[in-house]
Amino acid sequence: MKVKNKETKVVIMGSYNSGKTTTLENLCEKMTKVEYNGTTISLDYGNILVGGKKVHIFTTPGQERFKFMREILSQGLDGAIVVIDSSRGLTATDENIIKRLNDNQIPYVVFANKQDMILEELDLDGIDAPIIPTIAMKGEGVEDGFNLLLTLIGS
Ligand SMILES: Nc1nc2c(ncn2[C@@H]2O[C@H](COP(=O)(O)OP(=O)(O)O)[C@@H](O)[C@H]2O)c(=O)[nH]1
Ligand SMILES: [Mg+2]
Repeated sequence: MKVKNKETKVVIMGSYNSGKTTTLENLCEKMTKVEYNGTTISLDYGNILVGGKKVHIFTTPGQERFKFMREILSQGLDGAIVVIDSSRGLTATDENIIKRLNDNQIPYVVFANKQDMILEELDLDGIDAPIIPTIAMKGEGVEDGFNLLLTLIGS
């Protein structure tokens, strides 16, 4: 999906149930939700204005069988947010996503979400990107993390 020049496209990625939709809901005043197939595939989209500039935000389905959708959504993207469920830890899907972002030199930040549910300290040392602790449900850390991403993107 392409967006107009001078507009920014951000994709929120991460495993199933990590808090991507909740994060987007937090970021958007108005959200249009497109459901393709009830609870199995759902793609969220919203846009917000930052300093007069439009930022389009998508979330991608986390399940491995929807990898093709992540690839479609990744075309022309300016930056990404990887939302991790800190109570579960880094999944293989998260690792794949991070590798792809690194390989393609796409600016991204990691939201270590569900900070309210952490049982033990996560080892995220291998990640070469800013890690922002968030509680998407309460909106904690979300806006700051998003603004940091926009700085990385340079928009
Ligand atoms: N405890 C807790 N639950 C959260 C947080 N963020 C999201 N959730 C819950 O986790 C579940 C999955 O969130 P959702 O945004 O739908 O995940 P998605 O599958 O990645 O889009 C929902 O029940 C949310 O209410 C958080 O920071 N803390
Ligand atoms: Mg979702």
